[in-house]
Amino acid sequence: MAARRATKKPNISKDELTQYYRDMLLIRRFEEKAGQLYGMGLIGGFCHLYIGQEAVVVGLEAAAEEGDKRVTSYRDHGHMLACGMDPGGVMAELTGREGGYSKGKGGSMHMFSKEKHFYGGHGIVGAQVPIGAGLAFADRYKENGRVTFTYFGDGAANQGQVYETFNMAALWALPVVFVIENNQYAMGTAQQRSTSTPDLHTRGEAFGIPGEVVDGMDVLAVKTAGEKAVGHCRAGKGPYILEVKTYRYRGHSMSDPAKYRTREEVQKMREERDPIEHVRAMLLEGKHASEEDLKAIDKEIKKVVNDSAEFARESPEPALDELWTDIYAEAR
Ligand SMILES: Cc1ncc(C[n+]2csc(CCOP(=O)(O)OP(=O)(O)O)c2C)c(N)n1
Ligand SMILES: [Mg+2]
Repeated sequence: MAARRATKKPNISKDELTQYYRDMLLIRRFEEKAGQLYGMGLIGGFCHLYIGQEAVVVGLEAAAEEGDKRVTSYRDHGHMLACGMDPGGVMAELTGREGGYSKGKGGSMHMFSKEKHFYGGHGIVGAQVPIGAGLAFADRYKENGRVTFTYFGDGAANQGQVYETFNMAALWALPVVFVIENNQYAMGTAQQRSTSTPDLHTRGEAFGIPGEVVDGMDVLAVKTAGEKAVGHCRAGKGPYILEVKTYRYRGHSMSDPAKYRTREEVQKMREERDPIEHVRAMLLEGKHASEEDLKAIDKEIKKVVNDSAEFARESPEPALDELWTDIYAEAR
């Protein structure tokens, strides 16, 4: 099936396609490793994996320019890797170690990188949406041509604060791409059980915000839609909505018993729509890469991920007096 999807000849270079393969594979292998470390008790608390959704963030990062910003929910490991944050720093944060992006005090949902313009990691559903508009407001004020990618889920799309944000973003023509990652579930609730109007890309109509639906299992389709959206924002035309249809293969979080969908449903997606297999087929069919070339890439990515886990395991736990740093209140 993946091979059948690859028959359309895209206008894309071998290097670009290989890069997307590499970037998506890094997220997949990193998440699999995080799942393993969680199982071994090395990661505690919440941990939400991005497996299945890789093409969304890799396609949109391909449409981003230096200085553009991004903000997302708790399902954030893929976003951090895709914008170039260090896998070792992310993994060490997952394991609560000193070498992590938040010195081991934030965990999976609370990491930031000013250098890479990554503004979190937010555990409250929908809370990142007004933050994304705020970031875009700053850029509009400075007239620096930057765009903010504000990611949220299909469940979050029913939050009130999203619509307050849409209103202000449209009113002030803020350069923000609202990316709705529609993976069809909000925890154990399927979209048809929670959502009156399922066409989420039309949710900006009342505010005059254009939107479109995108195949989120096809990295090239995501990139093309991303470029259009970003172009709209950079031209000063205000916000744009992309509803990216995707699917998460794993549970909502590591503690999800997954009783709300069948194994067959997940299996079908994996077999017929996998975003990495899609690009792999394109590389092979287009004779851009041989099986050996791809094996070498797989090996290279595995090493990066294993090294990140090694770094995470060797990094010490934060010292006790770190409890009193990076807090708002006077401690004593
Ligand atoms: C305000 C708020 N309500 C409820 C929760 C509990 N909760 C965490 S994730 C989630 C589902 C969100 O689903 P969706 O927006 O589709 O994102 P996905 O997990 O699918 O990426 C819920 C209800 C929360 N964290 N914050
Ligand atoms: Mg969802």
